[in-house]
Amino acid sequence: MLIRIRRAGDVRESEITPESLYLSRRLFLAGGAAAALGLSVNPARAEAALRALGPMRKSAFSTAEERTPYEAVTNYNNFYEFGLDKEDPAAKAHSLQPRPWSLRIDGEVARPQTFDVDDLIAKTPLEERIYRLRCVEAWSMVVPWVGFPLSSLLSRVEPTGKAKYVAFETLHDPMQMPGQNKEVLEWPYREGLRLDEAMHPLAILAVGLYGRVLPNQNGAPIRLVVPWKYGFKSIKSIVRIRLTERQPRTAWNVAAPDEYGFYANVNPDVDHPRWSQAKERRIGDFFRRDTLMFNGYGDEVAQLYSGMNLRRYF
Ligand SMILES: Nc1nc2c(c(=O)[nH]1)N[C@H]1C(S)=C(S)[C@@H](COP(=O)(O)O)O[C@H]1N2
Ligand SMILES: [Mo]
Repeated sequence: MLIRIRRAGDVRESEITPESLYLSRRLFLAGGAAAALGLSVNPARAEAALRALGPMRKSAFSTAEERTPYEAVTNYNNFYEFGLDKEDPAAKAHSLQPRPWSLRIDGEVARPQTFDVDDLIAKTPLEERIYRLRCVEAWSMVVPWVGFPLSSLLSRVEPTGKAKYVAFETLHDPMQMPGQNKEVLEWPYREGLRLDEAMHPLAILAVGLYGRVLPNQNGAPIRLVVPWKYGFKSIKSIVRIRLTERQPRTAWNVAAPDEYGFYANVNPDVDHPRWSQAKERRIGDFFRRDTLMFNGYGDEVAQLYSGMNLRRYF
């Protein structure tokens, strides 16, 4: 994501720098900085977290495309709660404490509930699903997510007949998320889906990637992944899900309604007002490739939008 207040030069630099070069430079810097500060992952905790994920099934929904390396997936991030630059989340998200963590689900449901995230993980069959993530800034990644269908959780709370939308909220705690001290977005970060989109089997809640527990910078302990929509819909570090009758407000739509619509379906024919969405650069590639309608998931999701004008509902 980019917001208006950024200088045009920032956009241009990310457009012309091959991410592979950019990344190797950032990784070198990030590794050095972490070592200098004496930060390292506690091996016992990391192992416990790995075991916590347990066995997982490979999903038939996966793409067979080459995966983006783990180092790239975890060092080139958007997570404005930790700063606006791609390397900020990996460098700064250690202040987030993803456990213990509760997730509240309420609103238009028959059985509102509060789940402990580890309890949820222990009781839900996990799957590995290799999905593309396509950012509005025209880069993309292929990530082996570990998660479960959002629909399985929504069914457990029994949406009422009035529920038409699903609203999501990130944690709001400036102590853990220092970026929330700056008014770059309306906090907490919010996102939303129409209920039928949320119930689609491709929409998942991810709790890990590459077989490991989700790193903080990728939205620990639980985040949304909606592979046919631009990355900003995939809200991180979720504490609350609310079913609603009306279309909920979303952080990016509130910040810049002419640039970021509620639907945000990947669409090469509808440009962002300040740049084209027709092509993308897969992280690690040098050449750009054509962007596919619905990020390549058209066969599965196009019927959700039949009869809708996708220029108007962008
Ligand atoms: N809470 C929160 N969620 C967020 C964001 C954010 O700034 N805050 N950025 C979004 C954007 S723009 C993208 S592209 C993806 C990036 O996910 P990744 O860093 O795991 O690749 O997270 C999305 N979820
Ligand atoms: Mo994004």
